Amino acid sequence: MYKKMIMPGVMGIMAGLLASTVMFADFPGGGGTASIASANGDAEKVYVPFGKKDDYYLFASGGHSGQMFIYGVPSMRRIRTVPVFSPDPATGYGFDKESKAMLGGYSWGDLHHPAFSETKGEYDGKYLFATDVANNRAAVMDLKTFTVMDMLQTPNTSGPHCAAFVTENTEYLFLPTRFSVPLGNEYAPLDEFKTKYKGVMSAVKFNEQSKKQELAYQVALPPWSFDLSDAGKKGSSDWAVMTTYNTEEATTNLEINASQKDRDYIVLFNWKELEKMVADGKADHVNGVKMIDPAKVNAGIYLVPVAKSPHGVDVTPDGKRFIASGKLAPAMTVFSFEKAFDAVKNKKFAGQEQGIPVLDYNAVMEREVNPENALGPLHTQFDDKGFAYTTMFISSEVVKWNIETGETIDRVPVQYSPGHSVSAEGDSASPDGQWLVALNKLAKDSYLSVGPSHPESMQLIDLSGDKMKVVQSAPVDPEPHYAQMIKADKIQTINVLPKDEKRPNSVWKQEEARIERHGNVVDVYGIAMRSKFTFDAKASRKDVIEVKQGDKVVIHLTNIDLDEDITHGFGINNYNLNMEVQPGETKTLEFIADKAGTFPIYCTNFCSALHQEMTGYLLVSPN
Ligand code: K7E
Ligand code: CUA
Repeated sequence: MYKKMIMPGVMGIMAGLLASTVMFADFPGGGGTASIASANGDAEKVYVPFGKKDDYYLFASGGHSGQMFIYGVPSMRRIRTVPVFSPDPATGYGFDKESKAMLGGYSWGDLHHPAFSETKGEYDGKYLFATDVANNRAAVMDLKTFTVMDMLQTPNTSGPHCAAFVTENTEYLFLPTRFSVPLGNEYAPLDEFKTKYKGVMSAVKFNEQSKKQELAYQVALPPWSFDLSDAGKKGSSDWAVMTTYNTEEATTNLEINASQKDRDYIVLFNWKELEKMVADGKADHVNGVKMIDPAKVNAGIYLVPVAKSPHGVDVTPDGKRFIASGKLAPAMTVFSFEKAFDAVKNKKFAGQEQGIPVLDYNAVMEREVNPENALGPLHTQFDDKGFAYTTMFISSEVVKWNIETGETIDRVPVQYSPGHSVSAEGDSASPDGQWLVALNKLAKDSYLSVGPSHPESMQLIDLSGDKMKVVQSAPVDPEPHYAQMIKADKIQTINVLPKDEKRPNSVWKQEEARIERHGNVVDVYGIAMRSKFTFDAKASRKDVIEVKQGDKVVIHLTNIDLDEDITHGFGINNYNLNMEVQPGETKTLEFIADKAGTFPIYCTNFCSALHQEMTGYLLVSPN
């Protein structure tokens, strides 16, 4: 009954998306929401009693919220929101000097694909990378503190949707882009699309010493849209693959014009060769970046034809195959790296496109997998037993199939229209099996209504038995494009930031708190502790900052409470400023006191029984 009621709505959307009518089939193992509700034995599986912790961390991308959402699996309890590309008043991210500079003036971002740092193809639990489709940035989150420590903006590019993915030992983070633009993002009429526009891929290195990302080089690919990518593993670890659509090079009405050809491509490239080419001085210099042009040099880049408008491409855990999913095709296509390497070696080319050799489809393709009535395959994940799990956007299900034979093993409906799914350690060389989370684009009537727009949904699927079983569902804010799931014990957070007396601008002894004036600049070296602020140890009112209108005020605040979870906030009434200072942390707030008046200061983070008393004043005397 339930299922029937909502189907017309879902179908309407599908029909709109595809401009064609799609039929819902009744799938084996169906039963929809009813099967979740009636699953009493399943409640035990996902129940994590108070005092016990989840087995896995799930990092779900927050899409155009620019944030990352952290959940525990199997409970699916949301633990934290970590701001990445957008300011966050709760933590003061984007308010304090350092994070404000890091955000570069942007107040939003579009986070699609997070990726863990890897060592020998395994998640090492150290860092999480993410890219911003909106403003061409790449960020690194430190998993010791769950805070972003570096941000890099890439020139010559637009919309690194096709990222982040890291190579086997985090040698590189590659950022191919969804939109082609003229180099330097300069003005060029769309009539010059074929000649002036490029789909640039950036190769970014992360320096663990300096904790900074560095743009190593770029590759000027044809003006196509690059969609998704994955790095090789083991025998294919020097290689990476990415899907591309709009090889028609349409500049308008892409819905129709970018789906003209029956075939698009998977770009197969050898990053070791690219690296060598750059080292050998074969790159041009464009706007201060080393740029490889595959039309000019034989760059170790090849094109593999694939069914039109592909979306995901995923490398199997053993590194032997890559699987493409076509949003307009009903099939997953399994390609063999070994066959591709053979084709490259023996020059089995079917032609070339803009100087890049095209490999013969049949020489590289191993099998087309076409489960009956399954429609809209988007992304594939893996378990520890040689099975693949592909999300079907249009037929709203997850299909489990055998990688070696292509045989369909099981299918389970999800509510509704899954984009990605993520399995436990699913992108590593040794996935865990056990859990898969489907990231559904439409929750429809799954939760209490909150108006016309609904949350997205994540459904936890138990992979341990012969049959997949949906055992839990959790709402998630827009928009879970992708997620990463890691064993909880791989992540070692710190409880307090180290007391470092040499840290610039930090003050650890109350008697050293001081206010210094240098011309129009007022530097405050203050302390936050339970339950007071000390800005000026020598003043009669130690919790007051007095400045003149127009002064530049620089407040350095150190939280000297070296106790787990004792965080202080620092908000200034009517000055639109707030920041969080974690235990042992020093943060700087910088602003022009352009408004004269009396402005209460208060701790915004509940910290003790006398938290309410943790206040002070900012007095700005008029000119
Ligand atoms: Cu939503 Cu990976 Cu941006 Cu597919 S992406 S669905
Ligand atoms: Cu410090 Cu509340």
